[in-house]
Amino acid sequence: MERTILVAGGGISGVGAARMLLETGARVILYDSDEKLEREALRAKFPGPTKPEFELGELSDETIGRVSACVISPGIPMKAPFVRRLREAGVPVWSEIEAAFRHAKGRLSAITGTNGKTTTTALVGQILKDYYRSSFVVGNIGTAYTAEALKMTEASVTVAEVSSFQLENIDTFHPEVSAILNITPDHMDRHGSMDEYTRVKELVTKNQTEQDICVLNYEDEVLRAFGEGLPVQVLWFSGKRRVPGGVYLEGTTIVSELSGGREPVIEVKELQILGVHNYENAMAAVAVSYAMGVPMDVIRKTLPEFKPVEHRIEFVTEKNQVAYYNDSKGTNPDAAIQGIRAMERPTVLIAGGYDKGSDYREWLLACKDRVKKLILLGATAEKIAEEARGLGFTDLCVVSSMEEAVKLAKAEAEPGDAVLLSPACASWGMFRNYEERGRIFKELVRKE
Ligand code: UMA
Repeated sequence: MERTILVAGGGISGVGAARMLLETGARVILYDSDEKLEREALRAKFPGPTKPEFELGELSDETIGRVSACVISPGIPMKAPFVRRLREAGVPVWSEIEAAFRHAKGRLSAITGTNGKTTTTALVGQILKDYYRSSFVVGNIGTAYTAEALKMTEASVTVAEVSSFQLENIDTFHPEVSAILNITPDHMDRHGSMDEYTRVKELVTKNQTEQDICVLNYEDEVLRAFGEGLPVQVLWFSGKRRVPGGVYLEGTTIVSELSGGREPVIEVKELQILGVHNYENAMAAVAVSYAMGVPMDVIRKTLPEFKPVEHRIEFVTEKNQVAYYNDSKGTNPDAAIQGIRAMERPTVLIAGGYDKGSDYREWLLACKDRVKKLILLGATAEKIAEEARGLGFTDLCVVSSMEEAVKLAKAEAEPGDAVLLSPACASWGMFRNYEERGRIFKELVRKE
């Protein structure tokens, strides 16, 4: 009998999951809580002969009674009332990556962590592409895993960037190589506590055994303790010390002991990605790619060719001797700390956005010596302004749009300064996503 599956969320994940499930012969109801979504625009995303049913607004009891499982988009919190109702009715709720994994083929590596996962995933993706004939890069990076799963064969290799939201509802999801880059506070509004957020991130290893590999950052205290008790082969990387059998930074050289002896991989000045956090990403990528079977000479060739990911401390332009950087992907204080630390000039900083309940103190302290003017926007603007004043910031200003922010930054920056967009907050509420925020910033910067 055909099964009816509820796919919740009409965005990238939901559309990917619905298409995949339809292709496997399931009946699909695509549900979105937003009743204002255009049904026709949603329908147009299903050009094939079979289409899902659509349901918008409140989820009906009748639908709940009809479905055997729900595939949920990562942006939907478990506390959403309709999710509770599904659970009470005994309907299993799976994350979109779980649904994809059940249909995917070939070998899988999965990368998570608070920061650096997009860069590391993209770098691993490029290395895999340079060696294997069939490779895929999926997940939080922007392409739904479900959108690619059915294209895979037994010979395919995949790297998935997985967020805590995606790991929340996995069951059988099982990468043969996993990596957790770091764990610092993020998404506290969704996960409630650091313990819960850590627990969810660590789920990436849930189904791994001693046959599998987990790549971990030795310099992250939480991960060091986690790795020591893990029943999986652990490969450590470190920016600070030699880790036997792992990958580490020795002076300005990335060194690998993955194949036994000590083997220099690359001088960091040959990399196009800047900053210690990026050297860590490169080291993690070396370990993951090697564990996925790529020879070191291929890895060594790809590393210097890899360009920084858009929106991550991305150089935009230099105008009137002012350098402009787009770090729209600095969506939490910790990522934004890396953004500000990468600045070598007095900086006019544009920050603020959606309120995830983050703590801004550490980030503001990191900003103190480098930021000459703080321009704030979004829901968190007043909250950050208050905390900043308490820490002795005097030159700060709250604006109501990105246009106003860029205009003011251009007026304030002097030759030799930098202007940095690194919000420490998500974009939601003012923009569709951080990509849109970054692109709008870049357009405004380039405009005369
Ligand atoms: N929706 C509901 N009910 C709710 C909440 C949302 O129906 O209670 C609906 C919305 O109306 C909307 C849809 O869900 O139509 C959006 O789903 P989504 O928020 O899960 O977004 P997608 O478009 O499916 O994109 C998701 C990821 N988004 C989030 O996790 C918020 C994308 O990561 C990812 O690239 C994509 O799947 C493909 O895998 C973005 C992100 O911001 C980059 N990630 C966070 C981060 O990196 O910090 C975790």
